Amino acid sequence: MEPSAPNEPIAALATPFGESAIALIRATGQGLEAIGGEIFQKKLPPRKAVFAPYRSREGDILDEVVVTFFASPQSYTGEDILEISCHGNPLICEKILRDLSARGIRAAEPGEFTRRAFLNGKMDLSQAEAVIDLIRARGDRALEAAQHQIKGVLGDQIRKFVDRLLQILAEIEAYIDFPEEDLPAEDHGGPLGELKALIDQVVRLAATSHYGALLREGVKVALIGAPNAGKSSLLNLLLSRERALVSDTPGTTRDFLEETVHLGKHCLRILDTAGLHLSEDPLECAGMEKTIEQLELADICLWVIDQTNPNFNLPVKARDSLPAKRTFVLFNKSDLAGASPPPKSPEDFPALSMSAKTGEGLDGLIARIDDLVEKENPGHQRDWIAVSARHAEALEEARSTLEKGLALLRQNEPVELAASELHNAIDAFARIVGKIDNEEMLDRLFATFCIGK
Ligand SMILES: Nc1nc2c(ncn2[C@@H]2O[C@H](COP(=O)(O)OP(=O)(O)O)[C@@H](O)[C@H]2O)c(=O)[nH]1
Ligand SMILES: [Mg+2]
Repeated sequence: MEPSAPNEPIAALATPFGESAIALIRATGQGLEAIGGEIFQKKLPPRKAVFAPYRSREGDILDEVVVTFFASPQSYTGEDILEISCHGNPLICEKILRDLSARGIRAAEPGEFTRRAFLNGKMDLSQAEAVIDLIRARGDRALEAAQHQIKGVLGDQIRKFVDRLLQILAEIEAYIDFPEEDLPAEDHGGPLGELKALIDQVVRLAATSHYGALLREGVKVALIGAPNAGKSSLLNLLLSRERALVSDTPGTTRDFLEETVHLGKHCLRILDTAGLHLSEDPLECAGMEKTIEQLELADICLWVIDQTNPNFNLPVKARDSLPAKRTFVLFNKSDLAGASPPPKSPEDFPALSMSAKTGEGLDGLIARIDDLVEKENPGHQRDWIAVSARHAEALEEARSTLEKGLALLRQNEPVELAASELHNAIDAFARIVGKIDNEEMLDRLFATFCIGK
């Protein structure tokens, strides 16, 4: 991002571009109270919606709008903000944005409002990141996690870690002046025991990143099985539309298809793959290789088997790639099976009977997927946290330096050495909530945002 004056006024359309009932244009920065006064030819009271004509610099009325002025520091960004709700016509939006630009307000970059909020101390970095998580959340659990994080739950947890660490540091630093005295043993309460307990907590928090990834990226569900088992029919059923070609000619799906859908409490990324069987055809073999690659990346595997004509044969490589504990067998075509019970499940994978044609058994399948994913949920208590990959990386660094510090203390090395490791851990924690002195890192972080947020 171009270096700019810290509170230079910026503006953007905050609602999607296109025809709509209302569009919202937002501006933040220094001097907006005066600019608002010029546009609307009156003093705007803070936090009051005012219905007024928007007058351009040339004196033309561009639209009748509702404007709300937020006075610094009581605003999203901590700066003066003007929120202009106009009619949702892209031409009106363009004219207003052009007029704002003529008044010296430049176009905002993606995420620049939230970046300002962070830089002006309105939220810590983990809260700023949660804003985009909240906008992107495509599942009940992802939404919950983002709502907790936006409240600052993660930041509070990190600050607690830092407080405890500072206490431990104070305790061990007291020994610097008494090198002949030993620190109390780890199981005698003292700072070593506390440090060990802190490390355990950090490890537990970092471990939530797996669930965090499932929430942020979606749960990858691979449909595999022999040709004609009904994989593509199942994809269409899950999506409630005809996405994949369904045919009774085996080998129709040669490449793989991926589609995202919100089912149950999570967002699922469903993958329809080329049928797996023993084949010599080079095109089919290439398709199967791709399926096997995808299997290795999948969070859940659904092995679809036609229960009226069960085929348990999979190429050895595919069978070996099926993740234990994360594979279900789906005995499909229950509508054709009549009263005969489904066959025995291969390799003791949990099995379900269903019909991709009638939808029978679908609710059961979705509940099973939810249950399996929920096992990763870090806690069912209030305000649970599922950290992101960026947080996990910082936590891992904190853990590793804390471990080093603990090892030094156990070996009775000079306390200063351990203390220096603990200070490094504080820096790693600080990266989660803010204190990023690297502009590029902030650019990358906020570049994933929408414009106007
Ligand atoms: N009766 C019945 N037919 C099904 C069911 N699922 C799939 N089929 C049919 O089985 C054939 C193969 O289905 P398809 O989804 O293309 O299988 P794929 O090769 O595994 O992707 C098609 O003729 C489907 O209409 C089912 O649950 N019941
Ligand atoms: Mg298919």
